[in-house]
Amino acid sequence: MAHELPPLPYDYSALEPVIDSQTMKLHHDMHHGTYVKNLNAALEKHPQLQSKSAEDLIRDLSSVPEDIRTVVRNNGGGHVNHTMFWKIMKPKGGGDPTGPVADVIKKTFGSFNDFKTKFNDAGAKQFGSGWVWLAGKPGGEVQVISTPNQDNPLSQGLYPIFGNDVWEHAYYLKYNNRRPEYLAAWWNVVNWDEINQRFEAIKSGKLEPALATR
Ligand code: MN3
Repeated sequence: MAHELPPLPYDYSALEPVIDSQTMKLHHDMHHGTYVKNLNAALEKHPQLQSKSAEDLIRDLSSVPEDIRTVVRNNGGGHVNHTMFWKIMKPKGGGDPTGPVADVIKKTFGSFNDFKTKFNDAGAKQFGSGWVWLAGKPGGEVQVISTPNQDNPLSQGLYPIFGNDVWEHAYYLKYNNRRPEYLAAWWNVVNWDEINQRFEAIKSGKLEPALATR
């Protein structure tokens, strides 16, 4: 079965004024849509990989044939990253974190504010395109990391609890070159319920279906 672009779980305008509807439409329909299309096209050359999840493909890139490895890394990663991204945001989101993720943030970083500073800083410093993540391990240990391009923590043995997209396509129409302003505003659309579900899944080692693209 081919990989599919998941529908946005809300309207294009639902995250206004933090993320404008034109950005959401282009980002979801065109950017994410293209990652899915390119991933499917690459897998046509190696049909035995078509039944694998996108997560499994990027978790073990060395097992992907060399002629499509870079395409799978970029576009499989793009598919996994954006599938997460739409879900870990919601209209009227934000506020202080709740539940187990609030506890682990406090335990690891001291306070939510200290965590946000560290996360925003890593996002601002990611040179060029990429992502900033709260990544974790089974057992519940967490850390802030950034990755270039569409690389996902899965490719380095970590799990993506949540991440923010710092590609210019995610913010440039509204924030222009002011990436730190976008990073600061983004916390107002974060969906802590979904993030808690992902964190619990990672902590327990039961990663499906919370983290699955299909
Ligand atoms: Mn993007």
